[in-house]
Amino acid sequence: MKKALITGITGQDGAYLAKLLIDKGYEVYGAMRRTSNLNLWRLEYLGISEKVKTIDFDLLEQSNILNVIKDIQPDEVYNLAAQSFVGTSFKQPLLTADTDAIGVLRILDALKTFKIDAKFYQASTSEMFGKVQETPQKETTQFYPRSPYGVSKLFAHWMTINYKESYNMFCCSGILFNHESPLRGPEFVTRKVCIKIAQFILGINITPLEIGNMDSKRDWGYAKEYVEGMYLIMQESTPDNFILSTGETHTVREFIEKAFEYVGIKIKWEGKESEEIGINIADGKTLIKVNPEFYRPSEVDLLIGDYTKAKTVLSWEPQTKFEDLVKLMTQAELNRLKNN
Ligand code: NAP
Ligand code: F7E
Repeated sequence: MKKALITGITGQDGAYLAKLLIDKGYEVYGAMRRTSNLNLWRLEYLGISEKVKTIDFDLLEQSNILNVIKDIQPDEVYNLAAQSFVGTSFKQPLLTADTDAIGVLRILDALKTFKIDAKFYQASTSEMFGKVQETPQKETTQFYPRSPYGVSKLFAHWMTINYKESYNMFCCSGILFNHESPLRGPEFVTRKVCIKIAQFILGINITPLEIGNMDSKRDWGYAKEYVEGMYLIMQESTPDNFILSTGETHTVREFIEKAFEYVGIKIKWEGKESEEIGINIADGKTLIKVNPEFYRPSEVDLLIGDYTKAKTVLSWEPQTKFEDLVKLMTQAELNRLKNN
């Protein structure tokens, strides 16, 4: 039985990956930091909370990381833990760097010390492309991160490569474009929109959706499919880096329009920039308004990934298209709210 250590087990990807590996017969160790409330809702949603062996783990604590690696002796380590919210990274840049950059180095160095033959996966991100230097973005595209999150992830990405080259370790990265699901954190724009729409429809909260920059474009895929890509990257005989994306890009505005359309509401837009509002054509009510509080000091305007290498080498391809993802997430929120 192979032993996998997943950091960030309480997050969206950690939960989906744990399910995938348990179904494949792995012994899964879920590394989680201590919080005042146990945050197991995603593992419970997938019916695996009893199957994951949970262990205390914090990316900020070197001795803890060393002990975890020494005690478990994992065959595969998937480092999914991170301060993953770009907006917060501008408000807490030092914490973000300590977690997302130095935290990764702590794991790499612990592996070098105690388990050099373990395979290591780093959760790299399309945010490293930031102000894009080429479209679509490929593995060879030059990086230009635009946030403390992106810069920290780029450090971790290069450290992962450096440990591979310096110590002959199996260290690889998935450069993943945005991937979403009903298990997404509620602060990310896709789930935020879907939650609000479900609240409108069920009459629970009828205040307008407050939103930031609606013109940025993202390449949004379905998280459940992306963790399969992570697993395939780790099954290669030589470590390498791969982009996982859909090859399509859409604005935040399109996501909002499609999600409202799914519940039978057509939106028309009035005003400009911070004065812009979205109106329900049927009754003239304002359903969306811009709140500059959600703008970022520097924005990533456009992301679109070329997943040719993953398709060719790993036979990985995304299945869920943009409109299906919008429907799936909106319907999940309606179900969740009705059941509660
Ligand atoms: P997520 O839902 O925000 O999960 C992040 C996880 O990291 C949570 O389990 C969180 O624990 C944990 N964590 C945060 N700080 C920690 C610390 N100091 N020590 C230990 N654990 C800590 O993120 P996700 O969407 O699943 O993404 C997984 C990884 O992929 C992240 O590294 C993210 O940066 C990266 N990524 C995500 C996307 C995407 O679109 N989802 C795209 C590219 C890359 P708590 O539950 O205690 O907060
Ligand atoms: O923002 C805009 C915002 O926070 C998407 C993380 O998983 O993917 C994610 O990062 C876009 C941005 O995701 C709101 O300005 C407008 O342009 O959902 P997001 P993200 O920043 O793309 C990458 C690949 C990661 O690696 C990250 O970990 O939407 N936007 N209005 C808004 N965003 C939010 N959150 N809230 C708004 O109200």
